[in-house]
Amino acid sequence: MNHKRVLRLAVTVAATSALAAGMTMTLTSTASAGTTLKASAAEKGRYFGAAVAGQKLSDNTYVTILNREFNSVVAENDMKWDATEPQQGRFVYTGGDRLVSHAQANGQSVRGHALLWYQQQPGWAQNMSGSALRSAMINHVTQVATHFRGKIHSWDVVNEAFADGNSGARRDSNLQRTGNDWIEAAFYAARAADPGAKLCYNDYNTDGINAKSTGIYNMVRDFRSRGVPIDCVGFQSHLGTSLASDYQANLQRFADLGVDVQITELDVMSGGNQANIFAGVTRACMNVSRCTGITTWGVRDCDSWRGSDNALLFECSGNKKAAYTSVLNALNAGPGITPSPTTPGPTTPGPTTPPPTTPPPTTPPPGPDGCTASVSLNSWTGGFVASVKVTAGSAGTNGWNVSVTLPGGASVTNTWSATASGSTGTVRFTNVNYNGRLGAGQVTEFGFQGTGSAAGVTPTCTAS
Ligand code: G2I
Repeated sequence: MNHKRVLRLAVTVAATSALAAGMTMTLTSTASAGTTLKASAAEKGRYFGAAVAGQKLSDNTYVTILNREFNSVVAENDMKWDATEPQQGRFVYTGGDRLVSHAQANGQSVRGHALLWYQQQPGWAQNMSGSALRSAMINHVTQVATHFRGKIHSWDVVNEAFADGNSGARRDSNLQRTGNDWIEAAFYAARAADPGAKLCYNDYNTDGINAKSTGIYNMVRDFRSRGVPIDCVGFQSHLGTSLASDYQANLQRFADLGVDVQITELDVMSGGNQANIFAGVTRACMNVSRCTGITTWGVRDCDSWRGSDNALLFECSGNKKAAYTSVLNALNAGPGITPSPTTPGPTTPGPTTPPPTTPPPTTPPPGPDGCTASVSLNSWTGGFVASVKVTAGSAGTNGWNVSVTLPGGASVTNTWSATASGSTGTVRFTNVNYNGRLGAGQVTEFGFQGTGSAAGVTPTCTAS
C-alpha cells in the first residue's frame, strides 16, 4: 500500500468515527513535515504536552526543550491536594500560578492535575471521613477550580478511582467511603466553578480493553446517559515493553460515548521496543478523531519519576532519542482534525432533580421581563451543591438577585459567582460585577454549597 493510500484510509476512519460521535470537523488530508512535536501535533489539530516539575523551570536545558517542543503543560505535583490546601481552608497556589504564568508567556495550554485523588492528600484530609470529608473535598474542588477558572484546558477532576485487577470496581479509599456518588459530585462542583474547562476522569492500567478500563467505560456511559458533566477521559499510559493490540480500539470505544480522550502521562520502559511503542501510542491517538492530545510525564529521562527506566523522549543532555523521531514521524503521518469549537458539556439537572415532565420546546418563547432562575442540585447525605442558572428576560438585566428559601437545618457554606446574604432560611444571592449585565435571553450561572438538605428549593429571580 502506498503512502497516499494509507493516509486516505486513515482519514476515512477518522472521519467516520467523528461523525458517529456527532462531532463536526474539518479534515486536513495532506501529510505534514513539522520539525517539532508541538508544530506537528498542532498541524493535526492536537496538542503535545509535558508534565512539569516546578523546580525544573530554572534549568535552562529543560526550559529550552519545554518551550521548543511542547504546547501544553501539566503540573507534575503543584496542583495536587497536598500542595494546594496543606491546611484545611488555607490555599496555596504559588506553584500552580507559576506554571500557569510560564504557560501563558509561552503559548502553552494547561492541563489541571488533579482535583481529587486518594494519594497525595494533605494529612488533615487523610484523617477525615463521612460528611465532613465530603464537604471538604467538594470545597477543595470548588476553590481550586475557581482559582484557576478560565486558565485550564482540561482538569483531571478525579484521578485513579478504580481498582487494579479483575473486579472492574471502584478502589477503596476514604473518598469512596463517603458514598459512591462522590465522583459525580466532584464533576458537578468542577463544572459550576469553571464552566469553560473540559472535565476528565484519569487513570492508569487502562491501556486496552480490560476489566479496569471496562469498569471506567461503564461509569462514563452511565454519566453521559444521566447528564453528569464529564467531557474527557485521560489514559495515563505508563507503559512497559509492549503495547496492547487493542489500545486504539479502547480509545475509540470511549470516544464513541461522546467524550474526548487524551493520553495524559505517557512514558515507556526503555529497551528495543521503546521507539515503536511511543509511535504506536501516537498513531492510535491520531487515528481516533476525538483523541485531542498527548502528554509525556516529564521532559528528559532524568526528569522522570521512573528513574532508571529512561522512559521519555529526550536524554538528560537534551539530545533527542530514537523515540522522539518515531513520535514526530507518527504525528506527521497521521490524519488531521480540526475539532469544532469546544462544545459545552451537558447541563442537564443533577441526579437528585426530577426530570422535566414535558420536553423543552425547541425554540424557547420570548422570556418575560425581569429574569428567571432554575436550580440543579447534587445532594448527598448531609450536604449539597446547587448550580443556579439565571436567564434574563426580554429587557435584559443590569443586575439581578435570586432568593432561595432553604428547609430548616440547611445552611449555605460557600458561594461562587454571586454574593450571598444570609446562610439559613431565605438566602439572597446577588450578581458579582462581571455577571450582572445580561442581554435579552442571556444566561449566567452561579453556585453554592451547603450542609443539610436543599431538596425542593425553588429560586425566584428579580432583575434591576
Ligand atoms: O506515579 C506516577 C503518576 C501516576 N499518575 C498520577 C501522577 O500524579 C503520578 O505522578 C507522580 C509524580 O511524578 C511524582 O513526582 O506522583 C507522585 C506522587 O504524588 C510524585 O511523587 C512525589 C513524591 O511522592 C513526594 O515524596 C515528593 O515530595 O513527588 C514529590 C515532589 O517531588
